[in-house]
Amino acid sequence: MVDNFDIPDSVLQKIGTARHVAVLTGAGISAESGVPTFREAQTGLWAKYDPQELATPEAFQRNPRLVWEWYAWRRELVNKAAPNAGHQALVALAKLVPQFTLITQNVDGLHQRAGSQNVICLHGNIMETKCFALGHRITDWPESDELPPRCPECGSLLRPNVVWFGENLPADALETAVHAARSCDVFLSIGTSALVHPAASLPLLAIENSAFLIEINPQPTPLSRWADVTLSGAAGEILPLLLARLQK
Ligand code: BV8
Repeated sequence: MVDNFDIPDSVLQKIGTARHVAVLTGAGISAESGVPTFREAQTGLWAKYDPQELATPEAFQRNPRLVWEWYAWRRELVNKAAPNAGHQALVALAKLVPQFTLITQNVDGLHQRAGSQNVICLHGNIMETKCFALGHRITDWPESDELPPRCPECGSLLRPNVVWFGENLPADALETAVHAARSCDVFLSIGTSALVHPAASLPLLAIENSAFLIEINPQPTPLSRWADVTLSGAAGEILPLLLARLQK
């Protein structure tokens, strides 16, 4: 527990007087919900696969069943998970500031399940499915022992509605995220290794516009050198503490 953790006065002052707070989260904020982060070693039969290799259209075309089953395994983990105190603290933070933008790289939908509104999902949602050829959004499909199942509209293979490496992000989500990064006065980067672009460029856009940059992460990242303040620790512990100080 980090209850003796010292939240610098600069953080309280900057957030307490902010007009617009923007937040970018990564897989680390879901770690305390039991959802493995994207780059930590996978377990079981998936241990021998590199997520960055599997999360590509090439992997899906090479071995659609393998990629479909990897996502089915991850959906199971997400279904068993619940939002944690970090997700809930961001719901509370949104109510404290005049303007709040929550941008996530996560595909687990836990921010939405915690009650966050208007979440900008840069990389899609693992609980949603579309077809590979034409992007038909499909919510249910006839039982079949063929995996992946086929699109009832066009017959192409179904895939998760997530952004794979080499695929473009949803233009509207990215545009909204860039605009928020450019117009906020405080930017929080929480639980991300800051390696994946274009998400990783958002905090840099914010500091280009003189925003105050706060990073919350147990490990240093390529972003740490740019942060005005780095709070080193778990989001599920630091965020509730931050909210308790702000709500005093
Ligand atoms: C694109 C969905 C046009 C699928 C994902 C510019 C420079 C370099 C490369 C590129 C570039 N522009 C484009 C690229 C190529 C590529 C890229 O970024 N490659 C990098 C990796 C070299 N980007 C793309 O392909 C993007 N598309 O730009 O299209 C284009 C295309 C090609 C070439 C040019 C332009 C698409 C990127 C989206 C990929 N899809 N996910 C799926 O989930 O299966 S990304 C994947 O990584 C996840 O979504 C994840 O969210 C994301 C980022 O990872 P993190 O969230 O940061 O998770 P990670 O495990 O890495 O880190 C967790 C962190 O949490 C750690 O720091 C850990 O310390 C911390 N932590 C742990 N516990 C806690 C904690 N923190 C707080 N509390 C805790 N308790």
